[in-house]
Amino acid sequence: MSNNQIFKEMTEAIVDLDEDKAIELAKKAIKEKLNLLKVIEQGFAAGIRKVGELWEEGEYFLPELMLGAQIMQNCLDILIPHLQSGKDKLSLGTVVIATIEGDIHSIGKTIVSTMLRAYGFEVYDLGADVPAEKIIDVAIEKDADVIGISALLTTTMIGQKKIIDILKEKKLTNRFKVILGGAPVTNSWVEECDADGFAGNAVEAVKLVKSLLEK
Ligand code: B12
Repeated sequence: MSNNQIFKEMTEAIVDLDEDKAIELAKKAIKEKLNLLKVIEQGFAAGIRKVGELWEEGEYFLPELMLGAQIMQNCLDILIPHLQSGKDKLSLGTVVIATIEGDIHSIGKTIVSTMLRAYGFEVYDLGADVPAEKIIDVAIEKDADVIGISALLTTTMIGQKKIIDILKEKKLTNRFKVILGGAPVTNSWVEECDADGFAGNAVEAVKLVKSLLEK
């Protein structure tokens, strides 16, 4: 079976909310040593995005959206330990990452933190629905180089700006690079917040962090 075919099956398993099939495909990807980043992005994540579209179109309802997300998370739980293994453990820098307060979307942020870890960064993933003050406290405590903030809701994006505003107030802007992410984030939002950058997917996020730390 070609890789594209297996990615398509992964997408379909999520869209069909077929947990057994999705888990079977995740295990198969590990056994066949497929590129697990592609498996996650082009296979399973494509599926959860499609579920989101079906929800918007009124074809799926909230329970189906939640089930799709749960299946996606179960697949990530299987894949992530394998993505991390065997990689260089040398730390290229420290990143504190979280989804902002009021927002429980965690899938994309978890993929980004996993990728950063796999590429050799030390990552503190604080989870979802995390207050701005807590993110900053941990960044100070861990002497982070980068703070990454995810927001998937237009109503919670303002929390990304709040982090930078607090850093300005505390005169800490020179100490950390702040990067933003999440589907609604745009370049103009990054400029409005005075952030150091944003990335639309996990691969871009790794490139962004590397380039910011080279500066
Ligand atoms: C799955 C999902 C859920 C799941 C989340 C499960 C979980 N554990 O994460 C559940 C069912 C719980 C959920 C709940 C809700 N959801 Co929802 N959800 C989605 C959905 C379908 C997919 C999100 C996702 O996981 N995408 C896959 C990942 C891989 O992509 P990603 O998140 O974009 O992440 C990538 C990039 O953005 C980037 N990235 C992400 N974070 C970061 C961080 C940094 C630092 C960087 C650099 C990069 C980066 O890299 C990631 C990897 O490639 C989206 C639709 C969509 N198209 O986004 C709606 C969506 C985000 N949800 C939406 C809504 C409205 C809700 C609810 C309010 C629904 C409700 N009525 O209760 C609640 C929110 C409650 C809350 N307080 O947070 C809306 C938001 C609309 C808006 N404009 O604000 C969306 C857009 C759907 C829609 N079109 O209406 N949701």
